[in-house]
Amino acid sequence: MIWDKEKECIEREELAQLQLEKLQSTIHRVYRNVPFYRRIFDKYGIDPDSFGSIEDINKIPFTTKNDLRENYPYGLFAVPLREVVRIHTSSGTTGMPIVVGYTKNDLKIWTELVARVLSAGGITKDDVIQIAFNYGLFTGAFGFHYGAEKIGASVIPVSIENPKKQIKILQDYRTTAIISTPSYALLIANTLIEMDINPNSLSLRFGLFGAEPWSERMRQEIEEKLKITATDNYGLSEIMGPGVAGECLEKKGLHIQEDHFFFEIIDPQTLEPVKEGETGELVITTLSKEAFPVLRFRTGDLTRFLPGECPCGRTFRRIDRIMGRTDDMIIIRGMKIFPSQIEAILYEIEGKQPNYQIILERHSGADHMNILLEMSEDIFSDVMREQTQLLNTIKERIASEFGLSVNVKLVEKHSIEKIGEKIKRVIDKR
Ligand code: DLL
Repeated sequence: MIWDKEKECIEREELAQLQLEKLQSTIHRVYRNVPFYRRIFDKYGIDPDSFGSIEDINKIPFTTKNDLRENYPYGLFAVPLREVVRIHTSSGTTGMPIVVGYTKNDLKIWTELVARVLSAGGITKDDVIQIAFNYGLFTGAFGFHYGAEKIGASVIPVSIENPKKQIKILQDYRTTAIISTPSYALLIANTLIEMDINPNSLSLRFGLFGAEPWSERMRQEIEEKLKITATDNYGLSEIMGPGVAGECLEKKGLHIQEDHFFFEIIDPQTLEPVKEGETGELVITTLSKEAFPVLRFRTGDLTRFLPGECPCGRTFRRIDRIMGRTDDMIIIRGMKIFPSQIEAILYEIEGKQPNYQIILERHSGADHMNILLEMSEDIFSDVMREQTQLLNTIKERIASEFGLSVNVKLVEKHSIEKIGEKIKRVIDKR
């Protein structure tokens, strides 16, 4: 296996110096080029030259998803658009995506970091890699694609397809590694069982999975059903995409790429750092990004730093698998949707504030979203045809906006259970 020992096994002291130097230049860059950050620095009287140690980062206020959304589309870019060579997006809270840009150099570093996590997950140039993420504005497919090509592996850019087609390609092209969301891998595994295909007849050895939460139990199920070694990969578009952190074959937490990002874990209520090893919200500062640098971005993801060194020899610290979110973002089949986005569609169609509940379920590895919508005087209609039409309109709108097919069911008025005065908007039964 090839990996970048010089960078990934860097001494902690040397790393701290590298991080400080990169932080200083990032701060100068954003102060010069991003009015949003310049305003914050001026408002809080922060001198861009006053960062003498990495701990000084505490002076900078956090950046939130809302800050990014309010600067839609290009407000936070630190370079002119002509220097941007790629654009991706991430879901915002109210239907407006967050637009992120990459310079040529950003793409080079992204590719390098993904190559690292692929190597850590067992991939070499001899592998045939099936990428089963959607190619598009989502960072998953393109991120892994370039990293895998850099390693020299043979890349099959399948995208999301019917699982039977994935299986035919797995068989015919002798795929050795698959990259997807864990839930999609499980769907493929269950389809394999339904088709009565022996997984040992495939050439598959490794799976790199991410973009949504999964458990140790689910890892075991995927590994057993596909006869592979499965590793967890974490990333987010606001920071880069995949390649921010990934497991090595020890499978004991995800190594964070500390030479390009600075990681903190805070208590989401007090916003103070948590005690060593405690769970909190992951906060990330980019140290090398040119087009879309962000300072102290609150990811909304809950995790903790794992203690001790990893037997693999990499000196980068590890985080535990992501345990949840601080907000109500729904992750389904790798897609990120906020209840407020669904609510906006229901509101628009119904013309008034809807009473609704979203129920998430998993059947044979496939995730489903069911929306319960309470009838009101306006939509209470004995005419079956009108009700069916309403439900179809909702389904079509959600399908066209998110590429997701959902079930929508009308339920009696006041039948959705309330906790106190409030309806629990999302019930996740997966
Ligand atoms: O999901 C990037 C990615 C693609 C990572 C492919 C890994 C593999 P976004 O669509 O912007 O980017 O979503 C980012 O997804 O804040 C987490 O909440 C969640 N997430 C990503 N990876 C994991 C993981 C990509 N391994 C958001 N476990 C993040 C749990 C994950 N949640």
